[in-house]
Order: sequence, then structure tokens, then C-alpha cells
Amino acid sequence: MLIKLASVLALADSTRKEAYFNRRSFLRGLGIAGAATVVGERFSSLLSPSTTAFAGTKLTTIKSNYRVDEKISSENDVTHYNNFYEFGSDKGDPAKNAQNFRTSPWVVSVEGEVKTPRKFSMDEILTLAPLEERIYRHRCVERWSIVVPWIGYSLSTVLKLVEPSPKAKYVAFESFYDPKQMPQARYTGLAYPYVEGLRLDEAMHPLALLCVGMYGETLPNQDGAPVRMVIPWKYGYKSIKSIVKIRLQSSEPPTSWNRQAPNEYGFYSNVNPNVDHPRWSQATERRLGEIYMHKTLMFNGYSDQVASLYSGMDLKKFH
Ligand SMILES: Nc1nc2c(c(=O)[nH]1)N[C@H]1C(S)=C(S)[C@@H](COP(=O)(O)O)O[C@H]1N2
Ligand SMILES: [Mo]
Repeated sequence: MLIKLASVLALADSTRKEAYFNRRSFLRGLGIAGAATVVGERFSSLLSPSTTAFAGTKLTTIKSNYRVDEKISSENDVTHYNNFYEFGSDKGDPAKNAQNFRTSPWVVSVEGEVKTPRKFSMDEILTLAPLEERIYRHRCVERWSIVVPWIGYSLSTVLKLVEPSPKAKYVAFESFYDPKQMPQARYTGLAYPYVEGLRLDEAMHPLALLCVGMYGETLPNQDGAPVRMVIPWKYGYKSIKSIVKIRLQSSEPPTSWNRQAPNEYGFYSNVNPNVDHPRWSQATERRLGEIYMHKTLMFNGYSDQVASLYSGMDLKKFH
């Protein structure tokens, strides 16, 4: 069924008027509200190169069992207090500086140790599987946290499609980088493009979310439009934004914050209240919009689901 969907979209992936309207009703049939906007944006972008119509498109979702029963953070906080260093390192910078970020057309290449490497258009990513709304905790290594209704589906959906080869042991992710669109990046001290990685079994875990939206709509630019990862049991910097490449490989990939400060940020980066950051305790966190600190939970509260991935590992050593 999924493969059929993808091939129908591939067929319709033409700019002929007829195909355009067919695909439009096809997307509508899938329940993507505002599909006309998603598809039409490609055309309006020809007229106005700085259009940002892609962000803010309504998405229709199905409910998911992955939902924490906690107060959802205000959308205004989540979209105005960001880490997205490509657009500057102050928390308010991404909301200001990412406004004209061009996210359409967009292609994600999935490659490396796989049987069928493939480039996915954003339209394909939006329709490979039903979009789920999942309410996750997100915990930044800096000790602030949020609860967000993300939209997407398990990354495993895409990984299974390309069929990892036996040599694939890790997944490397790469963000989009264009110094012309991201002039603030060079003052932030990080090397770009931003890169991240997971072990293949972590990446295949159903909680690892390929995320295309939040609060009922496609992702705002500052939150990683048009597609990002959300890995709720790890510190926020693992949840890489604006992904253009996903590469399966046999060796552990480099990660941006580990490269920047290897003694402070490891490859695993699992949320762990018992392992302090060299410069601060990780035992507590502050929810945006609240005054009192919360206790930080092991694996950010997802122990039941993910602890078995790390059985027998020294979590202080593999931090
Ligand atoms: N490409 C890229 N991805 C990134 C970052 C970044 O600077 N660049 N920051 C990370 C960090 S530290 C966090 S906490 C989250 C923040 O996501 P949010 O701004 O949507 O809350 O994005 C992560 N993904
Ligand atoms: Mo973070």
C-alpha cells in the first residue's frame, strides 16, 4: 500500500496542469487539508522567491498513543525560544532570521548502506504514511524543556522503504546549509552543515519521529521546516532540523556538538539526571512558561520504551 502511494505520487510529480490537479485531489483524498497550498506553493515560489507559504499549512492527523499527559507548552514559546544556530545563537534569532528561509522545493536523500537509495520530495514525505500527532517531552541539554504536539511518523517507515543492508549499523543525518540564507551561522562557532547520528536500532525505534509539523500545521521555519527529527529520550541537540540527507553507514558518524566540545557532549546524549554536564547539574529542568523546576526523568521519561536499547552499557561512559 505504501509503495503504491509513493509510485502514484512519483507519476504525478510533473508540472503538467492535468497532473497538478490530479495530485491535488489525490492529496486531498488522503486527508491533507490545504494540500492545494502545499502543491501550489511550488508555483507561487516561481513568482516570489522569498515566499514562506509552506510553513503554516494545516495538516490532518490521526491520534497516536504516544502522548504524555502533561500540559502542552504554549505555541508562542515553542516558536520564539529556539535553538537553530544556522540562524543565530540567541533564542529569539531563529524566529526573526528564518522567516524567508526557502523550504520548497525540498528533497531528502536517503542513501549509503541500503538496497534502494532514494531521493524523497517533500510531497512524498508528507504522504508515505498517515501523519500522527504525538505529544512528547523535549529536554534541551541547557535545562529548559517543552511539551509539544509534533506531527509525523516513525523514521523506521522511511528506513524500511530503502532496505538497510547488513553493513548498516548507524544513521547519519545532515541539515541544509546555505551561508547566503543563513549569514548568522558563521558567528556561532559551530561547523556547518549541522550533523547528527543515531545507532541503527535507535533510529528504528518507533519513538524516533520524522517530524513535519507541530500544533496542527507544517513546521515553522525556526523549528526545522520542512522536516526534522524528534528523538524524545535524548537531549534536544540530537533532534536535527531541516534535514536534507540521511545516510546509513557502518561507522559511527560525527555529530556537531560532540565535534565542538567532545568532553561535554557524547554521541549518545540520552537524557540522564544522574550524569551531570561538566558545567552544570542535569537533575532538574525548567518548563518554558513555568517558574518551578521539574525533576528530570531518566531517558526523559521514556525508560519503559527505550532502556533496553542500552542494557549492559555504562551510561556514564557512553554519555
Ligand atoms: N540544524 C540544527 N538542528 C538543531 C539545532 C541547530 O542548531 N541546528 N539545535 C538543536 C537543539 S540544541 C535543540 S534544543 C532543538 C530545538 O528545537 P526547537 O527550537 O524546535 O525547540 O533543535 C536541535 N536541532
Ligand atoms: Mo538543545
